[in-house]
Amino acid sequence: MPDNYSHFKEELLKCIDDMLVIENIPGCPCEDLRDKVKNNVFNLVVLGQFKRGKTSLINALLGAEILPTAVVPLTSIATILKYGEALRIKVFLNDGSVKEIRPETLPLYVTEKGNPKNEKDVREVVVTYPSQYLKDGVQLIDTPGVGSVYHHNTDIAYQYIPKSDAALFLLSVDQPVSRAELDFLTDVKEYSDRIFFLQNKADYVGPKDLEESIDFSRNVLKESIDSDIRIFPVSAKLALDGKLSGSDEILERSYLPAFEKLLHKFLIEEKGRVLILSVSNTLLRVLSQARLELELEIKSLAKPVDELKKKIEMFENREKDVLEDKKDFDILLDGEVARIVKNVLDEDLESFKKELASNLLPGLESLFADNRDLSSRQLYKVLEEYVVSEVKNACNNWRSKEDGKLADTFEAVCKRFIGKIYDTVDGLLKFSSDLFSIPFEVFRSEELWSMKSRFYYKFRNEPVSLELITRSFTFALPRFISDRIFLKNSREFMLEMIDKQGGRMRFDFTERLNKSKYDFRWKMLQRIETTIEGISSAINKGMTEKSKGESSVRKRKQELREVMQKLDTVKGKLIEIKKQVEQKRND
Ligand SMILES: Nc1nc2c(ncn2[C@@H]2O[C@H](COP(=O)(O)OP(=O)(O)OP(=O)(O)O)[C@@H](O)[C@H]2O)c(=O)[nH]1
Ligand SMILES: [Mg+2]
Repeated sequence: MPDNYSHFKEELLKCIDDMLVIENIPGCPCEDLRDKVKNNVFNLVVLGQFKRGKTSLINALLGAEILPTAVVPLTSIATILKYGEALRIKVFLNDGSVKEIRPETLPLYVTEKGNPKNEKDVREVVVTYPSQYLKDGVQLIDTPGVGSVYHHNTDIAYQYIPKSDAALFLLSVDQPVSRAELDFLTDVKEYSDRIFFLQNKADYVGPKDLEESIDFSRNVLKESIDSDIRIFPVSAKLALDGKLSGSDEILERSYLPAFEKLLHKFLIEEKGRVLILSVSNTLLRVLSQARLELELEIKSLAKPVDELKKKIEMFENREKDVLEDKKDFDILLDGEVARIVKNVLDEDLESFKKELASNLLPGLESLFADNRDLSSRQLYKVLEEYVVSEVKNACNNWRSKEDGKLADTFEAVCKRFIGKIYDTVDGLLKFSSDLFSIPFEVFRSEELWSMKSRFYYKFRNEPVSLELITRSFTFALPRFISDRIFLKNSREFMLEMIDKQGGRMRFDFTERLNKSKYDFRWKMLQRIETTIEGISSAINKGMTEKSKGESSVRKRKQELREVMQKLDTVKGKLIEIKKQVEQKRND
């Protein structure tokens, strides 16, 4: 991969370092931004119907046979591939524990065969590998195929849709596009408008048939999602063979290089451009505010005290309005989060519970009918085991899905509020600059550094509070009862179980939402406070300095001009970086 993007990143990091040592840059989220630049991740999720060759494609991209593939529906757990100096594999379990495994044992965790119905209770697997693809924070995510007889595999694939920054959607030459595939695609489209379509297994047919099969797929998709799309042919098989044997000829026949080129350009553009522009804008914003404060202090050094006092009074009046805004902001945010709980979480939870109960009931009844000759105690045990394992699986799946949805909803609310906060802060800065007739330049940034990843991170790393209730039920029941009562008791047990687990999940989600809300509120309100604080302290510093006499004023002015020069140097560098990044886009 060419290195332009890394080069810009390095330059940006240098600017951040420069800013860190300049006196008088208040409220710079420099450290946060540095982390963001260094650790920015981009999730490229591979999705599709079962057996289209998703796992094979990932191996082909990496040029190594790392993940297991097969002719039968295989992948049952999502695997995240990220950059690391060596091949290492960690398994994350649903109970929060993690273990490192040897590469040759991977199939025992991520395949339907090695881990049927996810009996090992794996949440996801993380593989690190030293591939150029995964440099700069790109994470490739392999998902189980949808539409096979294993419904739980479909559920897992769905959990990863909201986490995708872009998706690779796999079709295959040997299977015409199916109804299930179209339905799945419609769902994927809801979350992502960055989807790359690949027609895999191109090696099955000659160039003419390949073209025909791609045309067919394109027309079907066009009708279904109502937009014209491009489908890239590829043979994951030949691509891997070509890379492993070092044969360019085989690699060319796989069509992968053409697609890789485009994918790479996209990754640099999407990931690099957006990140660099957003971080640069945030830094420019900080610089612009710092510069205003320096200018304010310089002006205050020059103005007569009476005039200054008048201006301070005007500023304080304005400050009162801002404090009112701040209060409104608080109330509105509380309201929005309460609405997320009521309209999203509670509604989803209710329908999940209802659906789960009606899904489990037939199983419970038929299990009862099949095992009636067992003793009451044994029969209860069988039913209980069924309920416990089904409820547990369903809850785990639902929780992960809801996780993404809540994160997205919360993020949208935060975005709106950030807009409001910026209006308030910018208003205050503009007011102050007008008050002292100082020019002031407003920079707006997308603030991607503070949102999505942070919330997901928080959500995903909090300990999971879902454990199943003890089995004391069995023994509380009378031994000799009629079938009807027996079944009724079991049903009640099931409903209670669903209800209790639902309650726990709700508690867990609302707690995490509230924590995220406080975190967000603190950060945002702090921004208003540092602005007020920065402006008034600049004016006051000027006044104090002036009372110390002429030579003190001269010295301070000189200092301030030096700092300002440093700010302007960094500003120049940032603007240059932005210019180059924008130019690259048009190349
Ligand atoms: N001929 C040919 N076979 C391929 C190609 N890509 C994958 N296959 C075969 O297709 C089968 C399925 O491949 P996988 O990579 O396991 O497919 P998948 O989409 O990950 O399957 P699930 O995880 O079960 O959804 C395997 O037998 C692969 O060897 C290809 O480009 N050409
Ligand atoms: Mg697979």
